[in-house]
Amino acid sequence: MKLDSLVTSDIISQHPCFSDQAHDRVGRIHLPVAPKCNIQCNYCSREYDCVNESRPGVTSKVISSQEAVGRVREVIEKFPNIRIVGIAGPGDPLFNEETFETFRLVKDRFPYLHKCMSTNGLLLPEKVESAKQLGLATMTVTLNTVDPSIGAKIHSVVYYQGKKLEGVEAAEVLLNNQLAGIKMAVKEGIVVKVNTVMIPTINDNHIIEVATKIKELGVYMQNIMPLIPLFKFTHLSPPSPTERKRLQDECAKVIKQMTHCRQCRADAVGLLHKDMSTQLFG
Ligand code: CLF
Ligand code: SF4
Repeated sequence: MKLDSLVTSDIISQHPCFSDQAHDRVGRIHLPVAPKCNIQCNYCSREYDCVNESRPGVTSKVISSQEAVGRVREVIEKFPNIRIVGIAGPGDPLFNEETFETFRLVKDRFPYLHKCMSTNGLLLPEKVESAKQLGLATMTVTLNTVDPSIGAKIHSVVYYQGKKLEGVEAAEVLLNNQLAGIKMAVKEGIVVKVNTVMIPTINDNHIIEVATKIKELGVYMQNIMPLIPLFKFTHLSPPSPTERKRLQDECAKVIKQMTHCRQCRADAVGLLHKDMSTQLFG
């Protein structure tokens, strides 16, 4: 086995989200340092954390990069099984300079911890290199569709390079950057997971095409999350567990599926099934 593949398999085996075996023994800490978002998803109310990677309806208190480092120190003293430091909001990590500052500090003070991030992918092509230089080992990109006409129904606004884009034009820019960014991240050796929100009547019959495309791009696994109907999608029903399972089984023929996601908070701490954030930080 090549050295690169050994390093990659080591990262995966130590990561509670990427490994079925690690999730009940290895913990993660999320640092809620990234409040701003550069897109508007129709299932997201920005009073709360980014629902592309978080439990809907939860609001995390945003902290500074310095506070984040103090929090890591405090938490790893209490929970030595924490190996992953993730930034997953409350907004889009790549759209907040605090994400990079925090990872710089974490790399400096705790070089043995793996760094992880969840993003909508809009800024991935321009930021992936900086993320890699800061030692980012794993990344999640939310990709709900590979068809801009479907994307226009899911994301109503995209703010990009000083412009406010809407409709299919916005969806095209987002999709092109997501696909280019994922390709670049994989090339940089980052292990990529794609989160796909299953939205009945909007993208549920199309997710197999997302699975096929991401497999082609070298993505490691897919996490199909159920829609929680909020904001502009309150009229839609979430998929039933049986419907989601059927889709996961179908997509599993194409790409490995994550089935143990807990839809964490942006300030989650500990094992996936045992979040300690409220006990520790209120
Ligand atoms: Fe956090 Fe996400 Fe990294 Fe995991 S969570 S940034 S990949 S360290 Fe994990 Fe939580 Fe599911 Fe995310 S269970 S919501 S998949
Ligand atoms: Fe909300 Fe996340 Fe979408 Fe931004 S990317 S609008 S925070 S769900």
